[in-house]
Amino acid sequence: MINPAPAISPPPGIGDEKPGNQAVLDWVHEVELLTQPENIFWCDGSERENDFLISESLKQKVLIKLNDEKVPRSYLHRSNPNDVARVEQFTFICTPTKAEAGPTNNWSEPTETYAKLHGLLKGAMRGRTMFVVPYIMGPADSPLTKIGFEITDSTYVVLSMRIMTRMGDIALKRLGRDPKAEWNRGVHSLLDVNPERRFICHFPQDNAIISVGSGYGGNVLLSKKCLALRIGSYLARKQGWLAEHMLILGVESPAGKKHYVAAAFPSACGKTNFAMLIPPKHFAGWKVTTVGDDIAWMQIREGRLWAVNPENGYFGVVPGTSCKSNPNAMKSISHDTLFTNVALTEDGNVWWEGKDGTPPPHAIDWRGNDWTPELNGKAAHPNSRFATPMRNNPVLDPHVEDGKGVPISAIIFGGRRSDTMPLVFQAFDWEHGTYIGSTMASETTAAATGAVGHVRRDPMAMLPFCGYNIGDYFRHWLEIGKRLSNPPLIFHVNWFRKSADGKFLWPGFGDNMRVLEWIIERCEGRGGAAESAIGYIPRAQDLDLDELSSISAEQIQELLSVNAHEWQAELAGHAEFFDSLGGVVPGELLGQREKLAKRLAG
Ligand code: OXD
Ligand code: MN
Repeated sequence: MINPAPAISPPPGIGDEKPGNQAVLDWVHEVELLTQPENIFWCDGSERENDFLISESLKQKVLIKLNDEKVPRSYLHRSNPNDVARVEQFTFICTPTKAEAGPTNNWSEPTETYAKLHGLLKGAMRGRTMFVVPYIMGPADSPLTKIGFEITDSTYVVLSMRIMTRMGDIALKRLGRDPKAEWNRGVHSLLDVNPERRFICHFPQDNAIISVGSGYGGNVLLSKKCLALRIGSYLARKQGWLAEHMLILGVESPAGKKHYVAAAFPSACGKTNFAMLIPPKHFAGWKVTTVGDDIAWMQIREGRLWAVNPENGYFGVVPGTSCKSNPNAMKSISHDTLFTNVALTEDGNVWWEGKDGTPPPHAIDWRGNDWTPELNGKAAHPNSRFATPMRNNPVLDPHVEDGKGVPISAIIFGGRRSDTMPLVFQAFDWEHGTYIGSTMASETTAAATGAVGHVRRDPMAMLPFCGYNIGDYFRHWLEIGKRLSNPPLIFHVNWFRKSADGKFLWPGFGDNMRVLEWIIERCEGRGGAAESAIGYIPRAQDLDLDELSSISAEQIQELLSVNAHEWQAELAGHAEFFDSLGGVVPGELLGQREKLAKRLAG
């Protein structure tokens, strides 16, 4: 086997600063005895360390330097072609009982799983460097902020963690020397990057994660899906807050009134685009700012929900990103960015399907092979990614570092649905909103391995990320609602409805501002709507559609319509989904289904 991560030898002063907490030292020593690395590299997150690791990664061909004039200080990484997406089938929640993991998770018994993983990790870092990455998730002064340590044998992981988390001394300071402090133990090893030895395992009771056999971000940046969502949701239930797969955006009217909105869409359904939306010309004076593009941690204060983004960067889907779809993302990734699995042009630039301009006449594709536009294959992998610091974002919200978070006026659920779901509708109340979230569905994307384009139920966009029993998760949502005297209003959106001839009915992107404005009006007690069986729906005259010439009155009617046949099928889909969960669904949500059935019948 070719060693995918040969050891590196840092000069004195780099990689040798140990933390002062004995519990961390003991744990690292245990992992060292197990994995037997050539050496240990203690990361401090400094510029000097980063420069050193980049130069080593270039030597090892883990990174390719891009043209510094075209994309300054940016690099391309190619992952193993067998390892390009999250692997839900190899992701496990390891709780003492299967019931704690619930019907939507793969479960594995903790003692046996530790034994299996320790067997795989035994001697796994021989001839490699073991990096120890301290990091925090959340703003430095937030009560929600969590400390994590990730041990890894991959320089790509270390370099990505520096973008995606607040890494280094900041974590050691927050941890201090208390041996009982709460912190997450994450162990990652590439092993031999073999899908047969690829397991992403979570031990919520131990606040621990072990991920082996992959180098793809969603499986190995343990801060993100593993800690901030799976372990995070488990801790959130225990501690009375919410960890959600949601973007957070700020929206300010020309009069200077500002609201914050959190939105849960499944992976690769446009969270990053929505979070960085640029309003169309007609909305001059409106401003959208980004707090986060993927994860929201929300706590209750003064009867409201307040949200922080635990992350420090964006790990976004590249294909389709352009100056039309997301100019702010294009600016964000124009420098200091780590690209994975995009194409490389002859002049050292990056390229992907959907980028502005004409395709290059020749490029190297994401696998490292020659590519020309005449070939059928994709130049960039459909799940190719950028990792870019949030500070690159020209519309970063000024309150992103605020430890108390931002107050949430509205929660939006949404998915990719070719039919059934209108452009937007509003829940009658929190319980109904929880039902809408719990039954939401979306067509699958390339963010996870498996078939693309089939409709699956993905409650609150958390199906792959809820770290405990989904029935208890629904119950937690209902309980949170009872504690809110000023709850956010709940909405459902669908930018992806298609006409009978298969064309998208709604232009999307910047024009989603028209829907956002209606949502804000509703939050302010203004904004007209018709009451329908499924919730409040705007009539055409309730939306500002001025200067939207690309769309006809009939299309608007179709976008806002509730089709009786489709909704009967949808209702049956809800029942089938709830039944498939084997009796864990709270009575309130079963009751909501009955009420919906009656309204649809009546
Ligand atoms: C992501 C995902 O990478 O949801 O954010 O897969
Ligand atoms: Mn995501």
